[in-house]
Amino acid sequence: MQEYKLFINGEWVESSSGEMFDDINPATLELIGKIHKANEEDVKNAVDAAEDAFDTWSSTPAPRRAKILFRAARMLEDRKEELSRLMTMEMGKVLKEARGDVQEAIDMAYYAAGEGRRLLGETTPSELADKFCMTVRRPIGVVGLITPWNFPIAIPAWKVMPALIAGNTLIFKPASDTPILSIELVKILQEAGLPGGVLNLVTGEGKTVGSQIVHNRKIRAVSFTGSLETGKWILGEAARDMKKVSLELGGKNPIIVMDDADLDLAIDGIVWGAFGTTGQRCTAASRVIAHYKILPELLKKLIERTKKLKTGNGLLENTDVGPVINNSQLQKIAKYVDIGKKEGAKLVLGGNIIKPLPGYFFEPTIFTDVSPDMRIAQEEIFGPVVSLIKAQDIDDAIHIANSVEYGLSSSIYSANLKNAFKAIEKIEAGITYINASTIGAEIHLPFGGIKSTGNGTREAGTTAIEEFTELKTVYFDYSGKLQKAQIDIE
Ligand code: UN1
Repeated sequence: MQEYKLFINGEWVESSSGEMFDDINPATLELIGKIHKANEEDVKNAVDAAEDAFDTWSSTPAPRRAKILFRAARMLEDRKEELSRLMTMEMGKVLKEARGDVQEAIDMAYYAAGEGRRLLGETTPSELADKFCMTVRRPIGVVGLITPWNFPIAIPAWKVMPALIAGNTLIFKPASDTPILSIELVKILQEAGLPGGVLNLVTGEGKTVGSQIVHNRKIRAVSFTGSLETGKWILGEAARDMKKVSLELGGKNPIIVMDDADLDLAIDGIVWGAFGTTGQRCTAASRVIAHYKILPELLKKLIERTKKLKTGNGLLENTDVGPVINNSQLQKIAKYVDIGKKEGAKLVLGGNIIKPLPGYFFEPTIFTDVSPDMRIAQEEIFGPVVSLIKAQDIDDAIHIANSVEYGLSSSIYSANLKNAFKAIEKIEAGITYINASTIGAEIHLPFGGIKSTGNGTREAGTTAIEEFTELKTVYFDYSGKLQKAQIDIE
């Protein structure tokens, strides 16, 4: 059985406790690797290495840092198929989606590398003569990255690549359900020429490794994608040391379908948004808010289409829906189906754990007669469960869309421009799609949400650079005399 070690100060090392944990294929329950489990001491070593590496790395010109990222991007491209297969085995998502996940990492690597020749600040006139004003971007320092299992290489790349190009040194803790793709990413960056100590990988538990990352005072920023509960805890703890925190948390993303919508197009979007990645995306469409006039027809067609989905091992090309990541997620989904039934929602399709398969499979599930305040319409389920809610008109639909604590993605299907613009203006979300599903964010645009989805930061796009830099304002006075702003203005 292959063992996967920690990567500290440019070396692959065993965990100091000698302990390991299992990495399991969720479709077959086969063991695919033994992962070294870091403890506090390992994190401390990693942080010290990152601190030592910071001066040299942050002083390396960004275009030179970029060369390493460009090389890594090309290596990711060369290994795309192999990495995608590995991801399907480790995480379960169907192969074509795994290819998309690796592609997202490739795109981010190229994009961040390109930023190496920008890292833009601004220049502006001074109110005084012979004085020059500008802003420059500086790296933050040692940065901690904590990534989720649902995008095993895309989300690590969203964080690692911009953080590196900006000149930070990193402590990176991938999700314990899917560490192998992160390990491969680190190996690629190492092979591409990243100096030792710049990127340190510590696999292990949230309560030890994650907690150390949040509490170590040498770490100046933490970037986390995961649950609302953990995000709130991180924000509270990190505030004590005034760490910069960026959070990407849950979603309860709506698709509004108006009475003038192209229903077949809407159904394509609902099926993709609700059941793609087995519903395990922060951006998954878990609520469909349908105009009452078209709801019956939409429901009928949606059931027909969903019945055709094939659930199974994602390595088989004809599989549409792969397994759920682990048993506790599987049980959580089953629990929510029970809650929905007890609340009085009508289960019209699915609702069960699929038994004869060895892995963690759940039937694509549709509830109707869901009222906006039910728990299944409020809480993030993170599984293949979608709830249909009836709306009277556009204002009612938007009101329902906004009646949750999250605000990540959203979508509207309508042929009417007024409805589309109302949705853009009024839906409380970081992302709104018009006549497209809630998923499919591209890496060169800001990604993130409002309300309980985050704390105001955005990943990807030019905002990725904001996430991983500090701004310095520079006043360069070449007048050779004392000049006083606000005072010497006549
Ligand atoms: C997530 O769901 O955690 O837009 C990220 C999308 C992907 C990223 C999703 N590009 O669904």
